[in-house]
Amino acid sequence: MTKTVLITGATAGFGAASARLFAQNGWNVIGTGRRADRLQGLKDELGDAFHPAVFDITDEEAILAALETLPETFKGIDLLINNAGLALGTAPAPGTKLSEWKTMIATNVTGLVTITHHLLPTLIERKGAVINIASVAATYPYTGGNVYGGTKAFVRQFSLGLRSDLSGTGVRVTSIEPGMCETEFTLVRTGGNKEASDGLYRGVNPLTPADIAGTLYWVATLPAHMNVNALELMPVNQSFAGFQVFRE
Ligand code: NDP
Ligand code: 8X3
Repeated sequence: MTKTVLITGATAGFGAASARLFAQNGWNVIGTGRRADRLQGLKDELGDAFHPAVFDITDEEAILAALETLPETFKGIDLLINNAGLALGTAPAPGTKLSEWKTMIATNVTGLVTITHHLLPTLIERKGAVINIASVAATYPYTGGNVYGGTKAFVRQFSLGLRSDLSGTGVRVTSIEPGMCETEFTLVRTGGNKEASDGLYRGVNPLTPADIAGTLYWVATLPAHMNVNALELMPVNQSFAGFQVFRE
């Protein structure tokens, strides 16, 4: 039977690559995001396998309206990929905007738990799965990571807690924690600074959206008795550094 995946944030990066990969492998794909033109582009490319659902993940009414008006063939959601998210700003805490902190929390935390809560009954009924996109920033703090890292630590711990709560239901839950991957992420983070974005990835040979899509597809298609709890991945050229020490 055809399976259905709902991927939040399918207009770019990991989400768009995953929409393509799942559709190419015979899944029905619901792709979400605010940019309707991008979702229409995927619809043109992927045809009947793709349903565009345009909404802002921070708007609960819009989420509900989109879920209630799903075409019949897309109603039975087997897999929720909570991917929509963003970082805003690279400054240490005193130089940040509170509004940007609130947007990160509204998107990466409140939006993610809202859509998850609304889809839980369907996912339980279908013994489905949830894959949440956290980040290496969930585990490793870095200067300027402040609230972004905090939101991703929430995503990681929420995933593990959800898995615990869903014991006995057959629903699988996974936290995927990537390091540097070249997408629109750094453009968004820097307010559209292409030079900064290009500079960050230059010479790194970073992860690609296709790498992440392949990982998500692998997790989603493991035998039903296997659960990947959490999976951290980085490009070979990214690793760990020491603590910073301020000397007076
Ligand atoms: P992109 O900026 O390329 O894509 C982000 C996606 O999130 C877009 O589709 C965007 O859609 C969507 N999105 C953002 N805000 C909202 C909103 N308010 N409502 C609906 N959709 C929203 O970044 P990535 O593909 O890199 O990021 C995907 C996820 O991966 C994020 O959660 C990010 O934190 C995480 N991540 C990224 C890493 C990286 O190095 N790139 C590493 C680790 C984790 P639209 O703007 O159309 O609404
Ligand atoms: C994005 C990866 O290292 O820029 O989640 O925080 S990082």
